[in-house]
Amino acid sequence: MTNAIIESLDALIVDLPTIRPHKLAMHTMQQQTLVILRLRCSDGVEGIGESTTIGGLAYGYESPESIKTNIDAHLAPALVGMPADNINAAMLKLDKLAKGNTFAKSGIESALLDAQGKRLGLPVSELLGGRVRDSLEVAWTLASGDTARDIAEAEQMLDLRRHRIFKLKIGANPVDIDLAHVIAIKKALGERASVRVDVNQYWNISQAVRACRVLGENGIDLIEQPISRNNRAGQVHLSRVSPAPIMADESIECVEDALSLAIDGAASIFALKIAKNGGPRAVLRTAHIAEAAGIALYGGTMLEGSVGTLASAHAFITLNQLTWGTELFGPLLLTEEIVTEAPLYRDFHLHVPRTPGLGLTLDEERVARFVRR
Ligand code: MUC
Ligand code: MG
Repeated sequence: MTNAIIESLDALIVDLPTIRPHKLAMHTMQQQTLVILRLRCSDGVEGIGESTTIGGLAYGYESPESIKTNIDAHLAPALVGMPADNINAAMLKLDKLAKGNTFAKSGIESALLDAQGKRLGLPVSELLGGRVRDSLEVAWTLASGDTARDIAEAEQMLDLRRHRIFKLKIGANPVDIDLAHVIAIKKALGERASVRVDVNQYWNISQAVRACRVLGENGIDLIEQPISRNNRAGQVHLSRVSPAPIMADESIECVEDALSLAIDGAASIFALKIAKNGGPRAVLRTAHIAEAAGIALYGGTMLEGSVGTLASAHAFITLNQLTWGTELFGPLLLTEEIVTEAPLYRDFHLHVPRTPGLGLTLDEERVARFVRR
C-alpha cells in the first residue's frame, strides 16, 4: 500500500484526422475520435487511459459522448477518494455501480494500471504477470474502398516491412463484388501475405455459407464475424462448415459472452479487445477462457490511438498463445500524435515499451490543440 488516493478522473474527447477514409461495412471513418482519460492521484502520479470506439454509435453500444458523460456523472465521482493502488477494489466498485459500459471501464482500468506501474517503476505488462514475447506482429487493414488502391497500399507495407498480414473490410457491397475484390487482392499478394476478411456481421447465413466456402477455396486465412452476433445457431453452423476458420469479434461484448461462445463451439478464434471486456485485466479473462477451450487468439483493436493501443499491447504480450497475431495499428491510421514518443513499429512488429506504466507521456500542447471544446 502506498496510501495514494484517487483525486480526480477527467475524460477528454480528442478528434484526429485519418490518413485516408477508412471504410467499414457500417461506417466510413474520415477521422477518429479518441476518449482520453487522466486519473490524478494524491502522490502526484497521473495515470492515462483510453476509451475509444468506432463511428459514434455505429459499431458498439457506447459513443465517445456517452462514455464521457457516464464517466463524468457516475464513474469518476465513485472513484474519487478510493485507494489508487487497489485496482481490484476500484473495478469492483464500478462493476456494482454500472452495468456494461466496458469501454469506459477499460480506459479507467488502463489508467489505474498506468498509475500503479509509474508508482512502482514497472511496465504494465509486468503488473499483469510479465511478458512472454518481445514484440507483437501487427496486421494492417485495407479499407480504402478501391481494389487497386488496396493492392498498392499492401505492396507499400510489404516494401516497408511494416505489415505482411492484411485484413480486408467487406460486407457493404453485394457479396459477389466483395468476393471478387478479396480474390483479386489475394492473387496479387500470393504467398507473400496472409489475407483475411472482416464482414462486421453484414451477411445472413445463406450468403455466409457460400461466401465462406469461396473465400476458403481462394486462400483466405480467416473470416471475422461474418454474421450477426445474435444468430448463435448460425455461428455454430458456420464454424463447422467453413473451410477457413471463423473469428468472433462483435459476438464478444463481455467476458461472459466469451464463455458462452466457447461452450457452444461458435468460433475457433477470438478477437481480444480490451474495450469490449472492460480493460487489460478483463481481456485476459477472455483469453484464459479461450485457452482452456482450445480457441485460438488474435489481438484486436477498436482503432484506438497510442494510449489504448499500448494498453492492449501490454496485455497481449503476456499471452503465450497468440496464434493469429494482432491488429494494433491504430496510431498508424492517424495523421497526428498526442503523445511525446509514438509507439515503435519495425519489422512487422509493435515493440512494447519497458518503461514504467504504459510507457507514454501525453504531449500537452498537442492534446490542447485537438481536444474538443
Ligand atoms: C473491427 O471490426 O475489427 C479493427 C480494424 C479495423 O480496421 O476496424 C476494426 C474494427
Ligand atoms: Mg472486427
